[in-house]
Amino acid sequence: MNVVEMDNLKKKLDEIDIKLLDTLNERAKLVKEMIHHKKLQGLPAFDPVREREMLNHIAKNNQGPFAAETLQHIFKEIYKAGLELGENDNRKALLVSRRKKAEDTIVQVNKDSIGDGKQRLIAGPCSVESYEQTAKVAERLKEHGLTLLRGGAFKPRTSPYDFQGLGLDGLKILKRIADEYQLSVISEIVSPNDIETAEAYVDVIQIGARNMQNFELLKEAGQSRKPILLKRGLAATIEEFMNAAEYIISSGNENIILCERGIRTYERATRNTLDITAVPILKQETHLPVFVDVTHSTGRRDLLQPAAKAAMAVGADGLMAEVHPDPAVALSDQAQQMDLEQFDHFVSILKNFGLHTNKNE
Ligand SMILES: [Mn+2]
Repeated sequence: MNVVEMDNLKKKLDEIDIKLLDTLNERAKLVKEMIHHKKLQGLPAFDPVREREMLNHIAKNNQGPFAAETLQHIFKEIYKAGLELGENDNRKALLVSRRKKAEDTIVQVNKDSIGDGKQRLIAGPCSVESYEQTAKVAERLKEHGLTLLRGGAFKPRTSPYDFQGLGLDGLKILKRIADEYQLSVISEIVSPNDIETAEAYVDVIQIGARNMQNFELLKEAGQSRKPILLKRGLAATIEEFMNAAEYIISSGNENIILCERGIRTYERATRNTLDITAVPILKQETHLPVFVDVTHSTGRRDLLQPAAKAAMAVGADGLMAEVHPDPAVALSDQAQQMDLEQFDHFVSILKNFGLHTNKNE
């Protein structure tokens, strides 16, 4: 075979490759259309019976020189790539995703533009136990130039015998303190029926880790005019977390703050394992602000500061931490709440690290 003949063969191969390419993409378009219609009908994209028929069809029509098994392997890869096409589409469609909206969402909480690049701190007691207890913390926040106070009124506790919170009375205390100290208040709501009530008392409604997939609660939060702080479930993947936020945004509320709070792993040295890379991943994948709850992720007072620094270093929009005037007698989370002195130290260290307060504006 001379050089010219060889070149001709190469050219023919190139032509066939282009035909294969066009055919593969033509096939992909049909697959996408099929998956789209299957989804509309609520049918799964993958149909194993149909795929078996297709593979048999390939083997039956094969005239060589490839062995039927080799071709079935190649076609199996083509089918798989086709299904993945459908998955990507699904993600592309999420309203919380960057693909849908490139610019950062800024959640306005009174004067705070959360997600504007400044790193903020939400702090306060695990539970609102009394006016006096919460006011002591509010006063300290105010002294530091902090504006975001948290406090639990409805407490979803692991044991039904643990303190369940003051309920509506707790929300009323928060409202009173918000007015007296000009703070924005954040509190968890656990029942869809309480969302509307809560709007009168709090500035941000929190949906806790244990309720991340409480879909009725998420839908109700989506109807609310208040911003929602959504915590990641303790065994939720990032994709599940994003889909939980999707329930809120698709019901009409775009003001969502995501909060990584640690996930359950085999590690027992910490209460949960802080998934620090979730922060940059969520920042890349979604347009929503991302916070890190250092109290519940670590469950250890001695780790609050390093965990907070790590969260700030990876680009979190803010932190959440628990502080109590006397943690030893706290009705919940005794082991990890800071006392006021520890809190002072925590804030001063983080201010040097770039934490935003009213005082360094
Ligand atoms: Mn707590």
